[in-house]
Amino acid sequence: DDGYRLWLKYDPLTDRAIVKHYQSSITSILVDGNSETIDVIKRELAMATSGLLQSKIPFINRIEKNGTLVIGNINASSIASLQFDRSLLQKSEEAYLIKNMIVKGKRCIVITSRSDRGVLYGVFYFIRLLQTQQRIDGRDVVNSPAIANRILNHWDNLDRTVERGYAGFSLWDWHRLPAYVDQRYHDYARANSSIGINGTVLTNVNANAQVLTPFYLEKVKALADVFRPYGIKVYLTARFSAPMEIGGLSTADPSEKNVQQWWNDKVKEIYRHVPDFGGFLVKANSEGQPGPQNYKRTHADGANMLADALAPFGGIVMWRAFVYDNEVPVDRTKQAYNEFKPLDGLFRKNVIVQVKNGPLDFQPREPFHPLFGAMEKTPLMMEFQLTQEYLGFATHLAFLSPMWEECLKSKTFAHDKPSTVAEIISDESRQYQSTAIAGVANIGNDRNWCGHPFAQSNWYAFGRLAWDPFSNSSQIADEWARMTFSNDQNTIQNIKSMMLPSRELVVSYMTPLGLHHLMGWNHHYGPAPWIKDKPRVDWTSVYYHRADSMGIGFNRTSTGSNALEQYQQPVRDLYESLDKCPDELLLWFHHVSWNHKMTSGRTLWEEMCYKYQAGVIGVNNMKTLWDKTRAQVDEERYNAVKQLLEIQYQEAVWWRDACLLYFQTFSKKPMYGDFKPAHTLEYYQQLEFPFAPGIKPKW
Ligand code: BDP
Repeated sequence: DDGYRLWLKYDPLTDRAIVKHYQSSITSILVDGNSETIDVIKRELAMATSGLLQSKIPFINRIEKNGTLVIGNINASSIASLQFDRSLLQKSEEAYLIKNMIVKGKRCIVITSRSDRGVLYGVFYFIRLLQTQQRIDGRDVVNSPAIANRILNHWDNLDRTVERGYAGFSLWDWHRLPAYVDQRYHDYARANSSIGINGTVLTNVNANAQVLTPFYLEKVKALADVFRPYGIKVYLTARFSAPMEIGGLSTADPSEKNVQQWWNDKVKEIYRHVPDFGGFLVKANSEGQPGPQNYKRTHADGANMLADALAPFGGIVMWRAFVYDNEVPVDRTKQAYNEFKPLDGLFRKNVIVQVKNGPLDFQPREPFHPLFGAMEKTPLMMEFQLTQEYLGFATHLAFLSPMWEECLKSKTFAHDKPSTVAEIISDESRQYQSTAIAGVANIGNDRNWCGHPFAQSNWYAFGRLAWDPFSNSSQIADEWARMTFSNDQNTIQNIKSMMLPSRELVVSYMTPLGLHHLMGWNHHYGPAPWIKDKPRVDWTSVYYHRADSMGIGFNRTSTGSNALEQYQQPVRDLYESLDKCPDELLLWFHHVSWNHKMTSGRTLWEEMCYKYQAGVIGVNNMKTLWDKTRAQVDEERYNAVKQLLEIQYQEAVWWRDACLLYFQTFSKKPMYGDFKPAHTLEYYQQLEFPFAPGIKPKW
């Protein structure tokens, strides 16, 4: 098994009893309707039932037998006359209902929605029940997405390199599009649709204006045409200086009439190609990208100009809050709040501010971003990173769902209520259409899509959490493991025992106790806590860990950078106090003495050694667990994962030894624990990786 089929394998189910149950519950299938989406539904059901149940279930036009699946939107003639509570489907066109009912005197299972797209989601849910061997009788389901726009962000360049991509080159074969439409585009859309993803930004946030030229818009159209039947809209990144680069204007100042006109015309042109175009994602005035500040205008001025162009067509602007300017900051984590909080309420209705989960940059652990608790009048959307830029690339097994869940469950205390991040981004009181969530994709043209067989679980988990940000990682891991590997109970247990703690292990062997940004310069591969003297201090490691003879950590309390002032109470007080601040964020918020007594009874130095070593031990344990799955997992993926785990183990050891040897030069204390670095600090410091993958070209 080369992993190409992802979680949609449809291999024969092995539990005889459950197969019998399905065979008597599904005797025929009636799909009512006429659209490209309905065609997708028919194909999917045919594939799933013949594969999973190993029997050809007939597609029929009239209900004649018990056990008919009746499928169609609420206006389809077979469904329109049925009695059920239609208000259940009120919230969203994508909501679906699965109901056991008697139709024309026969026992049937009805799958319906207000739209064909919603029906497709219902069908995928139903197929998932089969794949995971659950009973389907007596089970009525109503399900609607908590968030309206569930979007992948591809950091794909037009030359097919992928920024921070570790799974090959871009899926989008721009050269051969639009005439050549790769089957893979269909398979991509189908996988997304099966987990409820309904949008994709095709291009890198470090944008190239070329994609907005007629030559490329033809190609974009070809992709949009493939994705549409699967309920997926296409979005593009808009380079702010495009009016100059491809429009021949002398400025991109958003207050200039001819600039506005250029964007209005450009947007019209896009909609002529792609009538359901989703809108723009914009990175402006950040890391050298142009933006409105180049003309002394604000982020709101820039975003509103684009929003006005898109509004007549129903498009949205996702304006990123990941900004930092050329000034060397006191504390980089404060910058997004400083720039965006004063703009609260100034954005157009169709602008959503896209905020990374934490205030720095996708580190293995960060506190939640303070903007989530701060913007009262501006819709905010979440940006998670699926590609493991800071969590071991596509080499380390790290199931990211628990990290995202931790963020989503964080209490912001906005609006004088606990208000979790999940509640903020799915806020019911807000116009539903303006809720959104994005995930930076980990997909490339590797045969198995994501590089590491387990990295597929992050794509899967993102979709599931985007649909329901209140769901839990254990359930998601369970589903994914069953569909991807096996329904065998022991195997599931072993695989889940690998997945669920895996992100915490990465934290332990890379950046425990709230440490952050210790990785290699530019490519971000491997440990390099010694990085200093770079063009910006906030591109160095020493700026973040601040180790000295007294202790280690970044003081962000009121006696330091006071980044804590950006949080609401009681969050502020909790982190401000050295005693109450949880261990896992201690060095994020405090500079702490090497001798500080931790809750464990160990000193800070000992605790650091202990954590690094615990990370290494944990990876070793994953290797043992994987060995136990051997009989249930196909050879190809078994061997792939086995080798990757070995590399992960070696790299965990490397992280532990390099970091502790370096920090030891400040703490001056002996190593604590049962391990001994194999090399000297100088050895680790002179390692170089000029061709590490995923590099950011311009840095
Ligand atoms: C950082 C990446 C960089 C991205 C940037 C962003 O290193 O490649 O361009 O985020 O999100 O994490 O814009």
